[in-house]
Amino acid sequence: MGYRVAVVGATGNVGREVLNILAERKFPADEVIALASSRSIGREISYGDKILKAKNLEDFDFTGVDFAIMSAGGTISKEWAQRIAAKGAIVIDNSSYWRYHSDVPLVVPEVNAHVLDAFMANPNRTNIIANPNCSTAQLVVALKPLHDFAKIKRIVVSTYQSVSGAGKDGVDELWNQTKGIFVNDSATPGKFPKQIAFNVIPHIDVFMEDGYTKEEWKVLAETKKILDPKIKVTCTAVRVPVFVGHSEAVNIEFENPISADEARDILREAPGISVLDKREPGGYATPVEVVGEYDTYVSRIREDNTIENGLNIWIVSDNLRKGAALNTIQIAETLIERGLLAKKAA
Ligand code: 11C
Repeated sequence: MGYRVAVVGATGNVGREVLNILAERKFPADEVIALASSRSIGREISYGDKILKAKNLEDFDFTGVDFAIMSAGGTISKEWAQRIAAKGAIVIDNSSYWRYHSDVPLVVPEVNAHVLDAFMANPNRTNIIANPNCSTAQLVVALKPLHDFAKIKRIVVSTYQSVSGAGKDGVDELWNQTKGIFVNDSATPGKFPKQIAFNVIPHIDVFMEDGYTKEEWKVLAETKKILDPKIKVTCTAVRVPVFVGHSEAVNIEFENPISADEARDILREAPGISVLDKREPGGYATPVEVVGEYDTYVSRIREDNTIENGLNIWIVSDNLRKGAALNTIQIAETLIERGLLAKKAA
């Protein structure tokens, strides 16, 4: 018998990727159940060579479910995660709602899989594990091996985030505005606060009191929780007219010396990372090339000689995969691989 896996929010951008990746990676599932809100009941979604019909979350009995992978937004996660967890399922949540709770681990397996050992050993655990924001996931995967080598003091992150981070409405808006500008020169903002086609917008999520946006705050808070609370983080998060794939330009200041060559060699050996760094035209990764990939790509590795131990790097990843769906499935795989759940044959 394999595991029973419920995918909550199965009809959304991330939910569909969860189903694709479960099938691609041959996750040892005996049964996969697609769940959605009442307006999407009966919608058909692919799971490998099968078609699943979305069932109603409200009516579903989670008894006997091993994993509930939630990608239906913070409001649904707030309302449902504890109820599902109380039925004995491990909830792996993609929303931001549970991430900052002290009794909920925030996990990127390549970086802090070890926190799952203590979590699962606690008989009073919440049974809820959080998945980070997409911009954080790709950042910490790249930073972890560099931090282990030379200890990071401070990072300055500038993000270039695709519209799929804002869901299907974001993707539709870029498409419709792009067509509209060619056809009749109109581009009405809706999901985004300004025109996104042929533009960039330095604003993602709500503004906070200190002038930063919530997206920028998430990068800071989540990097500290996953990697090291001592690292100083500052961020500017920018939406760009790209459909899928987030990019980040990162300036890193280290305690100890590290050369660009050393960083390149370290990153080449690091889990979840591909280095594409030729100092020639096209010798770097861009979002369109990483769509559908599992790895996070690091390019443009070079020393920053304006500070004592500094590097600049360019990080690109598929935000719907490593930034969301893939990471949730890696968390489930890690629980199985580390023997933290009862073993089941596929
Ligand atoms: C974006 N990073 O690109 C956001 C999407 O906290 O999980 C993911 C929001 C989150 O708009």
